[in-house]
Formats: sequence, structure tokens, C-alpha cells
Amino acid sequence: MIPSRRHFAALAATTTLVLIGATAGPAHAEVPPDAPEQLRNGDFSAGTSPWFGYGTGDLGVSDGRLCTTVPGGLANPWDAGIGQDAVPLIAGAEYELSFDVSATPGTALTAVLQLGSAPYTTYASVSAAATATAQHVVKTFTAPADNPGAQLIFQIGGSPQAQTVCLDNVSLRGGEAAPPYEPDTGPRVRVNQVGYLPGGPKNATVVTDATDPLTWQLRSAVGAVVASGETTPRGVDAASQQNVQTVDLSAYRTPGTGYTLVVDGEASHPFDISGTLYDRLRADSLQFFYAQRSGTAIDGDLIGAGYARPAGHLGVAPNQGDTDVPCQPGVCDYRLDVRGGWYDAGDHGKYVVNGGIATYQLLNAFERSKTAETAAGGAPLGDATLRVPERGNTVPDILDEARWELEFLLRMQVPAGRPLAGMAHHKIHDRNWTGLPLAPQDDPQPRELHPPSTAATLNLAAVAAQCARLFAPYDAAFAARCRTAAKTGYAAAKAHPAIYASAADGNGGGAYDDSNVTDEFYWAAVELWLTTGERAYLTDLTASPLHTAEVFDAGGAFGWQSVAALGRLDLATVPNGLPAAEQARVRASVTAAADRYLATLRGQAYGLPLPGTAGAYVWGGNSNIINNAVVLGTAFDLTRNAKYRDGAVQTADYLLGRNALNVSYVTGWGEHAAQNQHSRLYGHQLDPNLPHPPAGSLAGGPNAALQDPYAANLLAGCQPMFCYVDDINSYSTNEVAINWNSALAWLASFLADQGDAATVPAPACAVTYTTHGSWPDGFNTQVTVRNTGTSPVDGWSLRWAFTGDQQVRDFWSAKLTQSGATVTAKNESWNAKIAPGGTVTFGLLGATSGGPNPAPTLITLNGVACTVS
Ligand code: 9MR
Ligand code: 9MR
Repeated sequence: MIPSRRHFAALAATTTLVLIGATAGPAHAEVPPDAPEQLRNGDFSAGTSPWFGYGTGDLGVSDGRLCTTVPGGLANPWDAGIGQDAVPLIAGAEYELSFDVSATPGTALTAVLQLGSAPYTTYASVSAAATATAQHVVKTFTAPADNPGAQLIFQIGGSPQAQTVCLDNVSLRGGEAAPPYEPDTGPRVRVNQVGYLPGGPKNATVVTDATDPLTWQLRSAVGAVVASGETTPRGVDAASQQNVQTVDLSAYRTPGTGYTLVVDGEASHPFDISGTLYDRLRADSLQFFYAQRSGTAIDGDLIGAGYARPAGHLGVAPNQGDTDVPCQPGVCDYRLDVRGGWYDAGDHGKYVVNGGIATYQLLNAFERSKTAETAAGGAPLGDATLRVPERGNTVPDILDEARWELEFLLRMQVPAGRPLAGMAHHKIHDRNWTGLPLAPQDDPQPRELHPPSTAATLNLAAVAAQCARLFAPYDAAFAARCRTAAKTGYAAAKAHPAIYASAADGNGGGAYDDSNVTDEFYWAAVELWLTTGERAYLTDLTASPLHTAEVFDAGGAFGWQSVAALGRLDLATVPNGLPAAEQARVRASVTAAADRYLATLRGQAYGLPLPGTAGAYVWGGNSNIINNAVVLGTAFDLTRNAKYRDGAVQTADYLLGRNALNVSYVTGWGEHAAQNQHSRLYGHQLDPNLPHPPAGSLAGGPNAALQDPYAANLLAGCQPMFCYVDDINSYSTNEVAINWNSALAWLASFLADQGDAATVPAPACAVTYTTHGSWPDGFNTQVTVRNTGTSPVDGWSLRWAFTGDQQVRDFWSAKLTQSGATVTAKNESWNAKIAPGGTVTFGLLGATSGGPNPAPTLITLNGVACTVS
């Protein structure tokens, strides 16, 4: 290879200094040229990770070198340093340490290989006088001790003058190559380690060389064989390249704990059969959001002492934000108070497009309780269901949690009178990347607003529109603020339709770039139309090419960058005024997508709705898998066809252990669960005084692209489903993130709602819901219920939910009560009985401040859905 001009020049200018022999230790032999490299990212081609600095300025990569500043006048050389941990040393083995170093104006420094904690035993060291001209330093030595986790430190303190020090080509060759990574995958029989729903599908996968069917046995906790059968050979699974067979034990429905599945001489991890498996997962997965809150102290009494911490980013030193945040240089000349919201992931950044989709998904999980039979009434998502400070304020806790982010999103909107007023800033985060771990309140980095973008603006408009209709029954003033923000944002985006966040703007925070906002325009128009009923939004959404396009991708129905499916799903589920044929087409597109996800799932021996190709296993891919299951769950809500429910339920099996690694990707859930997610908050792996992520946190999951240096080194050549490691260093396979946990929360809530997953009851009632008259602030509705079943009804309770702020004011021939948007109508004593074929009719007068008032699509009679017309 011909060196680039810069490298050539650098090489020519480098003086070489070779020091031979250890400070103390036996004579050494030559280090062979093919000796293995023991340092990671010594050429800084992958950024600064895993190097750390202390007592220095920020570490940065400049011209391909790692550079930082050091203050002058430090007492000792070791008062400032640049280092790398986890360097393996083998006693008696030969090593060659080498590096290029320069310093301006110039200083003495020492590279030390040492024990990384007291008494800091030195294994080898070399000193050099660094000048403005880079010099190459080489030192060979024999390691005097074994240490699988030694520390290399460049001690760069002690000069009277401030310095800029740069390193490049840092290498430690010698010893032995790390043995190939062999993950511990436990028993070859792979099950959902949490369990199965009594009436639901129960599938498992066995890794085996056998190609003929094997016998399986289901054993109770005391070892009794309670069911048995034959496996189905499936050949080589594409995503794992394992030869596998599958087991279907769905016919066994008896609840219990501690079951094991035995096949081919191996027993699975234990699991339960229960209709309450997922009740706590719903709460755990939502609780994650409280733990990620920025700008407020986290109360250990609510979520456990280990998670208590002072408020982060309220402008209290060493924090420099987020109460008065300037833009990046040259971007704007005002400052904004953008406190609050959730930390995005393992970093302290806050990004509108990702905050938006996560908020959407929590709001949608709540909205589903108004339109889906198994969620009807929404009690499990009501007030006092989560451990949040707002518990007991009469507002459903999931809405309180969503509001924490909504308030932040609204603050990101450019104020009136400023350039690009009404647009939303794309993101706010640290100027430079920080190291791990780092508590939010200890983050010293300057915080900066990044330019407004069309994607962020439309995302904010969509979610604010959702906010307006869902908060209307609880807080009219907040709903009105959301409505105004949504309309202002949408108008601003139409005026500035092509301002894109830059893919290169990724220092100190993620880029979240997106240069196609057709889908954001569609989604925002849908949400605004559903909320306001204003014709202009309907015109825009029907004019969008995405209104009739195929929007559900095989690799992930939706995500922060592609949101068209969110518009489609909401048009299919939220009552609206689309013509019947149009409504039918929209709904059919959802069930058609669900059929494709089902076909994919059935083709995968691990039973997940994701193709088995490397291209499908991407950063955060676990959320894509779940979002495909969200489409399956929605198809079930729309059709009551159990095959879709079963698809969503099976997806949970994959996440909770039925996979090539036999790992549960949800912390605290399952026998063998991930726990070392990349996070500055939950850095237990780096500091035992810190907690693991709270129970119910979802790991990003296998990423065949291996986009972090740790995974790239460890997992090179992995088959897609194996491209994951439960290590805090692997941010591209093992981070936590709000948009991934929102997917988990949606699915967990759906699963919890399925109870035993019993046979879906046939409708036994037909309701006509007719609004006879409406005027600007009210309406008059008549409801007729017909018993279409064969047995008499004796005592009835009819339930539906309004879409917005409608309030029952008066009623007759039934007793009506309302909680939030949900209305319950109970019989009078004189009309309690409805004979088969018989009907009862009652009426109501409602108040509204305007907006659409469509007939509900879900009305239940004693908990079972009626047909509605
Ligand atoms: O910690 C960061 C993580 O939250 C992000 O997902 C990831 C990609 O944007 O970046 C991580 O930060 C690393 C950065 O990309 C490169 N330098 C080292 C950083 C810390 O590991
Ligand atoms: O989830 C994001 C993923 O889709 C991208 O491929 C990846 C790289 O741009 O970034 C992910 O988002 C990270 C963000 O950039 C910074 N905060 C942590 C996010 C999760 O890893």
C-alpha cells in the first residue's frame, strides 16, 4: 500500500527511539513480527474508544491521532494521563510496546504498563522526551507477572507549561492471541425462559446434529413427564447457521412453574405456564423511562436505592445545561431552556426524532386501551400503576411519563420571532463524547442545540397532535398547548420542507440523520387530521404517495427514521371519518403486512418475525423485531383473529431466550438475561458500586454490522444471530435506548392484556351508535344494543371511549359514568334483560370544544366486543 501524503510526511518526520530490556526482569527474546496485538484501536481509526483520559482536556481524534491538552504545573507525571484498560499480560512472555508521540511545546512523559489499582505495580515502563515533531518509541520487555486486565497509562502531567499531547500507532505486540470467543450458550434446548401463556403458542428450538425427529418430554417442577411428542427437523437455520429442530407443545395448557423441556439428552432452562407472566413486565418496561429522566432527582424510594441520583443537567456545576443552552457556533444567537425529557440511551443526549417516536409508542399503548378489546378500559395503564412521582394525580401514569418527554419536546421548538420559528431543533447534547461511567449530574461537557430540521419538526407535530387528543379529557390547557405546537410545527415544516440533519454531526451525540421526510409529512398529517378533523390535513395525507404505498418493511415496520407505518396504523385503529371503503383498504394493508410477518416467523426456526439475513440484523434490531410484532398485535386488535395474537406472543419467546445465544435480552427477566448494557448511568460492569440497568431494560441486540470496536474485535465473522455480546463496551449490540424500551413496553402491555390467551369469544351483540345532532359545543347520540347471541343478557355494562375531549353531560334509559375518555353505560333496573334478538336503546347529550366526533369502533358488552355500525 502506498502511504497517503500525510502519513508519508509523518513517517519521514518521525525519529525512532528504541529502548531494549525491562526495568527489572529476565533477558528477553525478539518479539516475532506476527506476534498478536493486545491493544484495541491503537491507531484511533475507531475514534477515541476504548481510550480514556484523566486530568486532561477532552480526548479527540485529530488528523488520525489521539490528541488532548494537559494543564501546566501539575505536581506529578501521573496527575494526568491517557490510558487503556483490560490489557492482557502473560508472565514470561515477550512484548514490544511502541507508539508515536508528540507534544507542544514539549514535555517528558512515561508510558507505564501497570496494575490498574493500588499498589499500581509497574510491569514495564518507558520514558520519552516528546517534542513538536512526532517520534517513534519502541520498548521490548518480558512480562514479570500474569495480569489479564493490566492498564497502559501515558503519564503526561508535571510540565510547568500547558501542553497539547498527541499519540498514534500505539501497539503492544506479544504474548498469546486471545482465544476465539465462545459465548456460553447453556442448554441446547431453547425456550422462552419466562414462560408461555396457557392458551397461547408454546414453541421451542433444539440445537442438534440429528436430522431425524427426536422425542421431546415436558417435565413438571418435580420431574414428572406431563407431555411428550416428536420434534420437527428444520435443517440449518439461516441466521445462526445451526442445525436445528423445533418443538410445539402448545396443546399442553396446565398452568405451573418450573417446567423443563427435555430433548436429545438436554434439559432447557426452567419456565412457567401462566396467564399473568407479563403483568409485571408491562410495569418494568415502562419504569425504565422514569430512570432515564433528565432534570429531576430520581427517587430511590420509587425505583430502588441503587437508582437514586440528584437531578442531572439543571445548570448545577459541573453540569453546563440544560436550562440555558446556546446553539452550536454559528447556528443561532439565542439560548433555550430545554430541561427535562429522557436521556436517549447510554449517553446523555436528547434527540427529538427519537424522543418523539418513543413518546408516540407510549401514547399509542395508552390509546390502544380505547380501541382494542383485550385492553378495553385501560385499568392496568391507569393512575397508580407505575412507581412515578405523579402517581395518584388521577391521570394515567403512562400519560404522566409521556408528558415528561412531551414538555421537553415542546421546549425544543424555535420560539416565535426567531429565524425558523415553529421548527424544532434536531437535538441537544454534549459537545464531545464523554467516557463511561458518568452520572448525569457529573457531566462537565458544554451542551449545545443543533440546527432545526424538518424531520424533528414533523415528528414533534405528530406527537404533539397525539398529545392534544389524549390529554384533552385530563388537562385541557396542556392539550391546547400541544395542539398549537403541532399546528405551528406542521406549518413551519411545510414552509421549510427540506432542512436535513447532517450525518456528519455525530460528535458528542448521535447524528439521527434523515434526508427523506416524505414519511414524516405523512405521519404528521395523519395525526393532525385525527386530532383536529381539519380538511387541509386530510387533503395532505391523501395526496401523500405513502397513503397507498407499501409501508411495512420486512426488516422493521417502523423506526425513528421511517415513520410512515405509524400514520397507517393510527388511521387503521383510531376512529376517524375516512369513507368506509378507504378505511377498509387501510385496515387490509395492516393485516396484509401482518400476514407477511407471520410467514417470515414461520420460516424461522427460532420463530421471530425477521428475515434470517445479515442485513436484517442491525443496530437496535431487537426493536425492529418487536415493532413487527406490534403490527401483528394491531392486526389481532383489528380482526380478533388469534393467529396474529399468536405471532406477537411468539416474538416474545425469541426475546426471552428462544435464540441462538440462549439469552434473554430483557434485564432481570429469564434465567440467563443480559445485564451489562452500554450506559453511562448503569455502569456496574465498570464500577461495582453502580447498578445494572433496571429490570425490564431491552438490549439493542445482535448487529451483524459490528459497529463498535469491542464487538468488531471480539465477534469478527459472527453469524447474524450471534453478533451480540453482553458487555458495556459494545454500544452497537448492547446499549439501552428509549425507542427500544418503548417498543418493549407496547408489546409487554399487549401480552399482559392477553391473560390466558383463551379462545376469542364470538361477538354476541350488535350496537348502532348514532349521533343525531351536533352543534359547535355539543352533540346528541343514541345507542341501540341488540343481543345477537342465543342466551339472554341479564344486567349489562356497555363501554366505549371518546377520541378527544367529549364529555357526557346528560343521559337517559341507562346510567352513564365517564373516566378520562372512557364511558360506561349500565342498565336501569327496568331494562337489565335483553332477550336473544332483543334490543335496548339509550341516549346521551355530550359536550365538546370542537374537533372530530366519530363513532367509536370498539364497544364492549360485559367485556366482549360487539359489532358496531
Ligand atoms: O456511548 C456512545 C453511545 O451511546 C452511542 O450509541 C454510540 C454511537 O453514537 O457512541 C458511543 O460513544 C462512543 C463514540 O461513538 C466513539 N468514541 C467512544 C464513545 C464512547 O464509547
Ligand atoms: O438507534 C440508532 C441506530 O439506528 C443507528 O444505526 C445508530 C448509529 O447512528 O445510532 C443509534 O442511536 C444511538 C444514538 O446515535 C446515540 N444515542 C444512543 C443511540 C442508541 O445506540
